Order: sequence, then C-alpha cells, then structure tokens
Amino acid sequence: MGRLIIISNRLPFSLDKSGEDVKIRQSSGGLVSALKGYFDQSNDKGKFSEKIWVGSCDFDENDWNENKDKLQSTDFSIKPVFIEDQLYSDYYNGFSNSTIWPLFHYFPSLTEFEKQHFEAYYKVNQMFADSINEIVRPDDVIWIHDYQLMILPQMLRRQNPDATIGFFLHIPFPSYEIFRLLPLQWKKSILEGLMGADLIGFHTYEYARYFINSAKMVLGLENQYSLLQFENRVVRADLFPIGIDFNKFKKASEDKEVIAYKNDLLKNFKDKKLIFSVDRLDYTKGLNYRLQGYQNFLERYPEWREKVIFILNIIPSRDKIAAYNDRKRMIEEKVSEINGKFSTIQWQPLIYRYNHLPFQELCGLYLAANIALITPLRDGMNLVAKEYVASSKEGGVLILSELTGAASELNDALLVNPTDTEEMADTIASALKMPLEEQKHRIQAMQKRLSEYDVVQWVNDFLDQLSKIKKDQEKMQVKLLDANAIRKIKNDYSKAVKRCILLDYDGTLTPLTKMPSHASPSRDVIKFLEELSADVKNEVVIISGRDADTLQKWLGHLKLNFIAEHGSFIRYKNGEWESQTNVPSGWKEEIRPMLEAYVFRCPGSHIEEKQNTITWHYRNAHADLGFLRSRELLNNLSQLTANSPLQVIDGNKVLEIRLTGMDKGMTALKVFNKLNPDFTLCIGDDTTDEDMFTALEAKAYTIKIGNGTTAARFNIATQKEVLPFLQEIASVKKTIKQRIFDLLK
Ligand code: GDG
Repeated sequence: MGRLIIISNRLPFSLDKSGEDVKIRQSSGGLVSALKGYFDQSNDKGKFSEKIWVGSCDFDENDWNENKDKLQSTDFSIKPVFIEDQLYSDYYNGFSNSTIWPLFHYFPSLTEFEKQHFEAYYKVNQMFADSINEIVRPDDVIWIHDYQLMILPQMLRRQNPDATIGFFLHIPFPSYEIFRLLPLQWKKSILEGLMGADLIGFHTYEYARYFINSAKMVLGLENQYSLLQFENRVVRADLFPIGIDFNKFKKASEDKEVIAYKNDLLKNFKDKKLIFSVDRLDYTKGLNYRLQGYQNFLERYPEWREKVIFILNIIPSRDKIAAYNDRKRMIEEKVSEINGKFSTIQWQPLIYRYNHLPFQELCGLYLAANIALITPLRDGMNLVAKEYVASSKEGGVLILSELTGAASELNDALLVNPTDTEEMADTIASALKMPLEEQKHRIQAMQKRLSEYDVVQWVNDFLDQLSKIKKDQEKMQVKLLDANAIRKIKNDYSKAVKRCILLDYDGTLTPLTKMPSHASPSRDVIKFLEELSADVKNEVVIISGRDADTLQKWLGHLKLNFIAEHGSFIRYKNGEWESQTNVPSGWKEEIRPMLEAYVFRCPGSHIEEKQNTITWHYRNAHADLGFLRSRELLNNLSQLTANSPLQVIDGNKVLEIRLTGMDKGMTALKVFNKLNPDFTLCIGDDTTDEDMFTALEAKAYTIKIGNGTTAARFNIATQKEVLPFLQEIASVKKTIKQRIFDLLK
C-alpha cells in the first residue's frame, strides 16, 4: 500500500517560541482548513499506509531537531524543507506574491517582473523536488498544492517518470490575455511544470478552460475536452471545486462556547441587524469597494441608520509587501470616514477588527450575522462564504461577489458585482428585508450542495480521478510499441517473402510544418526509402493526401508505389499515374467560394487545391478561432454536400472535400489485394489514416503516431521515432543466398 505525500508551501502549523516554552499553532487559511477536515473525518485508513506533509517552515533545523517529537502529528508525518531567509523572501514575497498572486487575480498593474524573483522561485521548487526525492517510493501518491509550487510537478516527473502526481491550484487561473503578460520563459516553465502532473485540478470550469487554452497557445498542445497530450503522456485538467468540513460547521452551532459568544453578540446588539465579513488583508478582497457599498447603503437608506452594524474582521497577512501595507492604511481611513460621518452617541455603524479570531468566535459571528457580505474582486473559491452557509440555523443571507469561485456553486446567494457599490447598497437593503422563509429556503438549497460535496468528497474525488487517469495512461501504454512488439514485428518481417509497407507522408515520414510546401523529405528519409525499396521482397507504398505532382517531384525517382489524394490516383512501381475516378472536377467551383469566405473569416487559414480534392487548412490560425470556424464550415459544408457524391473529411487542422468512395482504406485494400503480401505494415498519424487501419485491421501491423484513440494495433509516441523504428525493423541480417541475389539484380 502506498503513502500519500501532501506538499504545500508552508507546513500546516508554526512554532510559537516565548521564552523556554515552545507552542505549536495551527495555521489558518483555506488549504489547511480543508485538508485538516479531511484528515479528521475521512475513513481512508485502508487507502494509504501513511500520510506525509512536506512544506517549508518558520523554524530552523535546530528547533526541528529539538521539538521533532512534539511536532509529529498523529494524522500525518512531517518533512520540513529548510530555506534560508533571503531566498525564501524572493520566492515567497517576490515571485509568488508579487508576480503570480496579483497577475492571476487580474491585477497586472501590481505585478512585478523581477528576474531574480523568478530564479528564486525556480530554485526553491528544485529544493522541494530534492527533498521529496529523498523519500519518495514508486507506489506513493504525490499531491502538490498551489501557485508557489507550479514548476515542481515537472521537476519530480523528470526524476520519477512513473510517479503518480496530482496538482491543485487554489487561486484562479487567468485568461490567456492576462497570462501572456509573463515573459515567454516564465510562461513555459510554469505550463511545462504543471504538465508534469497527471491530474491538474482547478476550482471552476473557467479556470480549467483558461489553463488549457494557455497550454495550447504557449506550448502548442492538442486537447480533447479535459485531456491534453504532453510528451508521451495524457494529462487531465479538470474542475474540483473545494468543499468544506460541513459537519464541523453544522455542529459548531451546538457548541456551548459558540452559542455563548453568539448570545453575547445578540445581547450587546439588541434590536440591531448584523452584517459581517472576514478576510485576510488583501487587495483582491475588494475591501474598499465593500466599505463604499456600505456607505452608499447608509446614505440611500437612512431608515436603516442606528439599526444596522457592520462587523468588519481583517486578518493580518503578508505585511512585508508594500501593496498590503498601503491597503491597510486605505481601509483604516475609509473606516474612520464612515464612522465619523454616521456615528451617533448611541450607535457606531462599523466595528473594525484587525486580528486573528479564535474558531469559536468566528462561528459565533457566522451564527449571529443576518448578512455575510463577501465581495472579493477575485477569489479562487472563498471558503468563508461556504462556512457561513453551512453554519446557519435560522436563516441569514449571503451576499457574494460574482467574481469568486464560490459563486459558480452558490447560486442561491445574492450575487453582486464587487465594484458596483450602488448595486451593493441596494442588495444590502433587499437582504435586510428578505422574508425568513425565503432566507431559509435559499440557505437549505446551498447547504444541500455543501453537504453532498464536502471536503472529504473533494479529496476523494480528486484522488479517485488521479488514479483513474493513471490507469487510462497505462491502457494507452499497453498499445505503445515496446521492445517485445518490435521483436515480433522484426521476426515476422525477416521471415516474410513478400512485404507491403504502407507509409503516410505528412506527420509520418516528415514532421508537420506550417506550410505544406515546406515539408519536402529529408536526406535521411530519401536514403532510407531507397534502401528499403532496394530489397526485392519489399513493396513500399507512399499513401498520402498529397497531389500526384508533389509526390512525383519529391519521391518519384525512387522505386516506390504511390497513392495520391487519398486514393484518387495510384501509380504502381515503374507504372503511370492512373486516376481512380471518372467524375469531372467541376464540383470544386461550387465549393470554393465558401472556403474562400472562411479564409477571410479566419486569418492564417488557406486553401489547397488538388485534382480531386479541395482542402481548407487552419493549422496556422489562432487555435480557438480556427476550431470555431472549422465547426461552422463543417456544418455549412455538410448541408451543401448532402445528397451529392462528395464527402467532407474532418482531419488534423484541415477540412477536406473529396468524392465519396475515395479513401485510404479502400485504396490500401485494393493495393494490398493486388500485391498479395505475407507481411504488411502500415503507419499513419491523421484521422484519414484510420480508414487504412480499419481496412487492414486483421491483415497488417497497423501503427498510429501519437496517443489519441485509434483503430491501429499500436502507437508510436512521436513522429521522430518513426524512422529509427523502421530502420530497426529493416535491419535484419540477410542470408548469403539473399546477398548473392541482391548482387545479381
Ligand atoms: C486560498 C484561495 C480558496 C480566516 N480567518 C480566520 C479563519 N479563517 C479561515 C476561514 C477559512 C479560511 O481561513 C480562509 O479561506 P479562504 O477561502 O477565504 O482564503 P485563502 O486562505 O486565501 O485561500 C481561496 C482557498 O485557497 C481554498 O482553496 O478558497 O480562494 O485564495 O476556512 O474560516 N479562521 C479562524 N480565525 C480567523 O480569523 N479561526
């Protein structure tokens, strides 16, 4: 049984050293709350033999050695990563919190671009990798958390190619227009770093989509829904909205201390409605807009003055970063302004607190508040909103920013735009007037969701999906050509008397290029085809969508058989080109204007015309736009070609229109029957090659390049591996008889 290794920037506690006495203090914050909840509640005892938490810490190696025993928790063992102060500051205050944090929360103007900070980030990620490499075992499950460690997955993958690695991002992943502001090398390191994981989790569908889009734009990756192909692995990027420890908050409402605190509040603020919020001090939390919204409310609805109190709790955070200190000053000025303007001798509209709250006090506030006013400008999820809903017993209204991840789950909250302070004022007024029945109805609907998908469910869901993608990868691996399969093919090749080797051209013998005309064969390819076709036992067939003229120009001097335009033309060795169709090509006049319109509508796309086919290529267009336009065009073409002898082929970044009955499958079969070989091998990369794989299924070794789903028996991971594979197969020793025969030829 393997172990679960959790990795986060910080260990989930700090050491309080006052004099001789050393105390452990559990950290607050989203991740710790979530995972602690899972450890406390879950029944995963049988799943992992041990749980280990790896993270940096606020104590040094000496403190660790002295207090090790006290620090090892019963829930999990601990592996600290010790990082010296300056390096930690450049990595944490620098790149993590002055570059990634502001940028990923859509604050480009606060984003710093310091090379030294990126270098520190890289170095600390490497230190984490080194530390984990000391302990990792093959059957461990590694789960890395958050934006401070985005390069780590790939660093671990390089050392542990088969490891099970999950990554979860707790903050938003921004749209490509924001992400692209990072220098290219940083963008690549981050995306390739994340692609080292097998499963990458996000809170919302948008974040996952934005990530996939950036991976496509920056790394040129292909995706199929949530699956991305990277190097020789398939990686899944999907949403797993984090849950809370629902029962803990539900039960808290019955806790004596919590009830006492709640009652105190209600007594002190008798006849008053309470509005409440709690946030870390952060510019992303929209605190100034929130205060302005409250001020507008007091101005617009004077009847509520002296009847409402807003308790604003702010938790100290990241005080070493200038942007945070400025924020504190601005908030305090605004608080004074509101209190100065509206206070009376009996009433103060705002209570502002700047400190950490004990858990019972926090829950007491959740229970007593009539309204939770949670209005961040951006927030990955926001657990406070969920905790408020879970704690509620007798109603309460959640006013929630639509720009939080939580908004996509908590539809029964009153959603507001956090910068629209007029709307916020009106929403506070409606919340105060909301009938209790409606409050309860809304809260119950949200509680249902929160209790069903709680933190244990979240962890289990993530870990189940991680093990599933691992199994899916294994299934795909089974098809990958391994040494055994190669040996078997080679053996059959050497015994065969007549061999047929069908090779697709683009993406198989040559890499795909931006312009089709640039894909002429390399010297190595020509030399190899020359040698392969020199063996009298071999019939080499180039089977391509290319036109006959191009194949003739590039390879016509070799002793090869050719199939051009997916079967419209065949030329047997030493023979002439023969057209396989009698239909005049006038149909292209009807189709061309529509393709031309799409060239205008999709910059970067172009038309390629051959004798019996016409093709619209969109490989060089913007990835998303190209895909969108191709779907529209496909739809239009399907209508135009209905009841005609034409078919539309949806290929790899191409749409091709040609006559029905002309496909690589039918033609490959025709050639196969004519040649009648006792050994057949065919290799291709595109959707059009699938016809060939299906037609020759039981008769040939069929091989697809790349890992997508295929009818072929085997996969080769990349085009680069094709030539070495063919060279290996063809390198069988010739018998003396064969050599004499070759000499006499
Ligand atoms: C990141 C993302 C995402 C807060 N103050 C006190 C206190 N807390 C507890 C809350 C809650 C947690 O800390 C805060 O969670 P958030 O979700 O609001 O925010 P971050 O820590 O910034 O977390 C965020 C989260 O990761 C999880 O993925 O939701 O979007 O930024 O549990 O209860 N607890 C106590 N006293 C406090 O003063 N006892």
